[in-house]
Amino acid sequence: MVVYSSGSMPMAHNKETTDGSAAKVPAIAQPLAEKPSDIASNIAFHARYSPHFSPLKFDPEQAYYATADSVRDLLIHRWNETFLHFHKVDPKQTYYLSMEYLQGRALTNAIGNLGLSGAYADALKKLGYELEEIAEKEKDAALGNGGLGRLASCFLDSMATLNLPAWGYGLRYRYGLFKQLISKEGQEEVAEDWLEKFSPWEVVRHDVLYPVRFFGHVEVSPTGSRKWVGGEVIQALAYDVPIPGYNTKNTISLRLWEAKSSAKDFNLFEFNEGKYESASQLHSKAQQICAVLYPGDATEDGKILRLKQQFFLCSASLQDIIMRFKERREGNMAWNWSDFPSKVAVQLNDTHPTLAIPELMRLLMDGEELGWDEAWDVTTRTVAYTNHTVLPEALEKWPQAVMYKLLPRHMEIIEEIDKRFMAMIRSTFSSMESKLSDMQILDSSNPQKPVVRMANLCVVSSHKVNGVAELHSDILKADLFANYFSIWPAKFQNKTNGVTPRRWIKFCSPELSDIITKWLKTDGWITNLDLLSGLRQFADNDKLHAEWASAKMANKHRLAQYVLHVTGVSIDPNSLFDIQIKRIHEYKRQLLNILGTVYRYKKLKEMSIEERKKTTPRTVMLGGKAFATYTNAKRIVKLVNDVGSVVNNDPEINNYLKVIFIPNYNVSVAELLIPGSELSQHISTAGMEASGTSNMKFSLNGCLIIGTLDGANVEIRQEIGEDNFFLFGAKADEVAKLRKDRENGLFKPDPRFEEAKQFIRGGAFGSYDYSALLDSLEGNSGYGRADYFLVGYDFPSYIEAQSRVDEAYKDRKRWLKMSILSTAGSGKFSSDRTISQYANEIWGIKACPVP
Ligand code: F58
Repeated sequence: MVVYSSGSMPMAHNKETTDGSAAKVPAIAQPLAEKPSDIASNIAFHARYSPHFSPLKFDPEQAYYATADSVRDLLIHRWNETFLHFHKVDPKQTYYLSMEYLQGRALTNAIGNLGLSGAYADALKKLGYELEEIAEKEKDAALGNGGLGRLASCFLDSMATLNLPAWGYGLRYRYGLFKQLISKEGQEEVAEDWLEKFSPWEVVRHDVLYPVRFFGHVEVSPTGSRKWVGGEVIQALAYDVPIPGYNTKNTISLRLWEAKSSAKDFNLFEFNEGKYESASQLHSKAQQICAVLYPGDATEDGKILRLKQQFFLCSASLQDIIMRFKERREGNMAWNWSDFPSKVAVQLNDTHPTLAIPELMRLLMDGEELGWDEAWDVTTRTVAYTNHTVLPEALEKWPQAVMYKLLPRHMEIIEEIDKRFMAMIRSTFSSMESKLSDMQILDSSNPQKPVVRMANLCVVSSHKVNGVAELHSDILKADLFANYFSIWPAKFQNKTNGVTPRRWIKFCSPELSDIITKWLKTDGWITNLDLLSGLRQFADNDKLHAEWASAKMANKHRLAQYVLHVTGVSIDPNSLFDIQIKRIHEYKRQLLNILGTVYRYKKLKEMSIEERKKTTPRTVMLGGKAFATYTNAKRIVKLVNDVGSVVNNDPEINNYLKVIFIPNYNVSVAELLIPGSELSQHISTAGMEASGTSNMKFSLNGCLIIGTLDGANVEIRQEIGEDNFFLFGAKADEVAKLRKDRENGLFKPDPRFEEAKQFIRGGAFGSYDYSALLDSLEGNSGYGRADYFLVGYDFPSYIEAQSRVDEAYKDRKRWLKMSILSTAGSGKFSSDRTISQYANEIWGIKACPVP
């Protein structure tokens, strides 16, 4: 134990405690503290000796940073042990490459996984603070966009918890996902500066630095070997974030790359001549790379910047992986590059890190002097690819011209992969020749704009390809990748997504978690979620009902306070809390939700007071961010807000209906909303949502789902039982015909649908002209028209399903039973299950627990 004291013991300048006495906690470094008094001392130590602010201050913000520093001490200890253990055992390791991580806040999660929540709460009390107040000071790390990024973060938690030897690799964006402000105009985006002060969770590794080249050209030596030279070289510097497992010592790393240029790239001479911009050109180019998540890519410069980001992640990560592989083989003369896939698994989180494929080939051939066949064998046995979407617009296609310019050597390699792939098809699967134009990696069908199809490159070069829910994986096999499936059936797998039960119930809903533990007589369900099925036997138990209802009510109260705080609208915790939170997208059909709500409002207006009293009061909450350039999505945000302004201020109705737009939806907001929800909407057009993961979080928290047979809804419904799921809408295999019928003028809209649209067009929600949005639902053909997402077709069955919800909610016993059965049936949707399947069926890695 290090005691930093010169004469008298240093005291933290603690807040006055509520009883008026100043807490006197000695400031003593105790990095491994687990007892509240020792933890308090360690926090006090950090407040004083790891100063980030002026001395003598211990406001909540300073208390947060000192607390985080204290937690970090223990994490670093475990982290080092894990790193050393992996180094010693040298197991096969997985490297998860993802352009996105939606980590959210780390404090509550870290102390929860360390089993120190109570001890930290007590320690902070000694310092005059409540843990919750301090935890709220943390900014969300929002280095992602939506489901794909949050999935990556859930996966890291499960990898650590399952003691798997694994690493996450990503980019350290300065500005992550924008902050959403809501004004009269709708959504406004402002930069979210999670690093404005600093993040206490990252550790810069000054010794982990790799050069990453862009542009330049390929030089061919007299022996025929090729080298990529020239262009600009930016340095990738590692920032590591510790990922503690739950109830284990294992603590793994999320390694985020930051782009830097070195002092020699700064032209002092030019600077002193007053040429400030050209003097620091490379510095500013480096800064651009990790400046923002998804910079606009409408211009060629924008495209180059995005591609630079992707390549930067791939190149730095692979250099690091190869360096570590070689380091562990040092002194061992007998190793061979063909051993690489038995030590390394690389998982591509969608196509964004596809460049890892040609980069691994390049590093092996041009750097390590392997021949093509050997490099190809190593690469294809190493890399696997997860697809997260079938939406054509989200399938990445990079212009070949941009690729040649930025990555000339990689384009050579991609051309060669494509050439050899075609030759293989012609020689081995000659019946597939007519399909070659669809299967080719390089698509030059439009000579004005030849592109590289990244998904095709992934499928051709990976040993496994997986979808993220059964229905989605089936669609990949039957549709998007059908040709590949016919030649390589064993390559295709399904890995239904999952969520971490630690963040998504244990820590965000401690009341409900305690009840579950009490009734199951074990907290084993936190790491073995299938045990939740043991709740089924109590689904009719009145005592459990009372406890369940009271936990739900507490969560609803907490949510109501939050809503009041961020919107100024007071909502009634006795009303049905109905929530839809996700990125705003036409296929996710927030428009269906708000049109249904408008219809409900209109019907309530038409009712007598007596009739209204018989209805089920509802609070409809929607939240989510619209991509900055997605006009229709932004119109939907505005419409929800406009409907809310009218409904919430209508004294005849606002006891029966409220409509809330939750601003700036992010991970920590979800942690408040999900536990307080009773009904949640997962209503995408069937076949379009690959999986969804919030559906799993809601269901786990005893929230009932109204939804279509899409993505993981299908499996959730199977698990929790058809009777506990409010199903509506067209099925995935009907959608194509329905669109065709519409084109042929066979669609007759339901009068209730027409009524809802007409009500909006008539100005019931203000003077904003919503015709541009509503016109997307009209007509039978044309771009951006003809209701591609089938809102009109599904509207009547949606309204009817909502009526079933209203009826079910009136029967408290029935509702509570359904709620308990939702939780009881959620065992399958733990990311521990998903990750175990990846580990066994794709990566071939085994647990490596720190002793
Ligand atoms: C999501 N994809 C799927 N992509 O939409 C969702 O169904 C699934 O549950 C989730 O992945 C996890 O598998 C997703 O979030 C993106 O955000 C893309 C990022 C790059 C631009 C296009 C959207």
